[in-house]
Amino acid sequence: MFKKILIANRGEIALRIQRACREMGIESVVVYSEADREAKYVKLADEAVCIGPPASAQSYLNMPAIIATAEVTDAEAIHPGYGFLSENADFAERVERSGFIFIGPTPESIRLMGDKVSAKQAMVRAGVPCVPGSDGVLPEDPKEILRIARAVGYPVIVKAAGGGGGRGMRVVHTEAALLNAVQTTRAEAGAAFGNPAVYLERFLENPRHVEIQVLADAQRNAVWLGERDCSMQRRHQKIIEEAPAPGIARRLIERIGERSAGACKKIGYRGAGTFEFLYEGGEFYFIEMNTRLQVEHPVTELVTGIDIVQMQIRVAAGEKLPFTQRQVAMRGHAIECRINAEDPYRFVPSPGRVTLWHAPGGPGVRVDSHVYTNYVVPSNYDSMIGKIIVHGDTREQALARMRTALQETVVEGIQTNLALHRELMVDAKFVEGGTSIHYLEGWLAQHRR
Ligand code: MV4
Repeated sequence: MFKKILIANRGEIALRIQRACREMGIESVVVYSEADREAKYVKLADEAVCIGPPASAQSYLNMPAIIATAEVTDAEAIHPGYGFLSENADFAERVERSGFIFIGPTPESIRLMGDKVSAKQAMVRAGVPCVPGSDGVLPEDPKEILRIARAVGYPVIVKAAGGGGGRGMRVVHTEAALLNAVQTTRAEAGAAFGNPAVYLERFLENPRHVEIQVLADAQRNAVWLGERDCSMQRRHQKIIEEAPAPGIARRLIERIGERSAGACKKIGYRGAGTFEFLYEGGEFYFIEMNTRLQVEHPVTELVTGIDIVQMQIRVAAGEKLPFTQRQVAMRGHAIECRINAEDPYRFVPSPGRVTLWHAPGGPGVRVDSHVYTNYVVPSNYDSMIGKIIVHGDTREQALARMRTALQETVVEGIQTNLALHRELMVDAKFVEGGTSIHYLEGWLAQHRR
């Protein structure tokens, strides 16, 4: 096992990774920007190195500074967390070429999944059901494009191969609008991702977002750790996640979970990963794979009892997965609320000093946050300041625990979305379970002005 790991991230996830290292008896080094000098994970760190000014481009995205820090501190491996460099194949490659272990998939896997067209083709070959659409990149010929769309059936969605996570896509309802949409999406994709390639899919009008967590070792063992329903989102920012997904038949989930783990074995995937699916009309459709640890991983940790971060570290060190699929048991129900420092009506970030922080507690309550009283939330980064995650025997118990936890939570000095979470936890449709990806935006239009 590694003696020392460098954590190339900030905020709650830097603290989460640091805790995993401590439990495993591994020393950790954190890198931080000038804006994070007073951060909790810096104060608690075994070792901390300032790598640059507040701007991410010069600190948390600064590959030479991060790799040089690993060199001078004698770290053996680098954990990228989520966001920043976590899905950057070039970074993974540079880390390995410099003689360190990248705690994540191989650069080849990251690249394969980073191109949404090659990802989809790999999934089709592995027997994972995908949204019907073009076989690969759309051709130049306008007649061909029109023919493909007609065969797929309207409405269609044009997506950039280099996009993902909601960037670079356009919905088209009529044939008359198709060619313009393709041209515009190509131009935007070329400018944004340096790759103008686009593909086309049938547009699903009212799906849920359900994802499968996988874990694989370097010996081609792969397991799936259940699903997460992440449908409660606004502008591609998830705010609530839960497991299991309410109201979906277990045999359907099991089939899709087994296909996902099977695909990992087929492509030689290593590490933690997430298969994103849209679920509509009783069917699952693969859309993308994330080749990193996700914000919402604690939901899966609470229902499976498996520490995903520790597993990432173990498989990166070459260890075999210490359990088989048959030994993975799902128990109870977990819900996560993401706490954001933002204006609750306009959703603009609300950085500044947290004059009072009081975290909730009690049975089945977990708080992953780097915030403390008098901490100053910097304006340079994402507005998420922590996550409250609850576990219960049933969804009803988890909901009750979350309501209590949210009531106990106090954040003063900045604005947060706590009030929104408190309202959603008693919303009839959410309590019923199974709301779609469009529910929150509709709810906000009705409840706010
Ligand atoms: C779709 C879709 C409907 N039909 N693809 C958005 C993010 C990216 N991961 C894929 N996305 C979507 N792809 C087809 N064929 C609707 C979305 C979508 C969405 C997906 C998941 C979570 C939130 C979303 C919000 C708007 C649109």
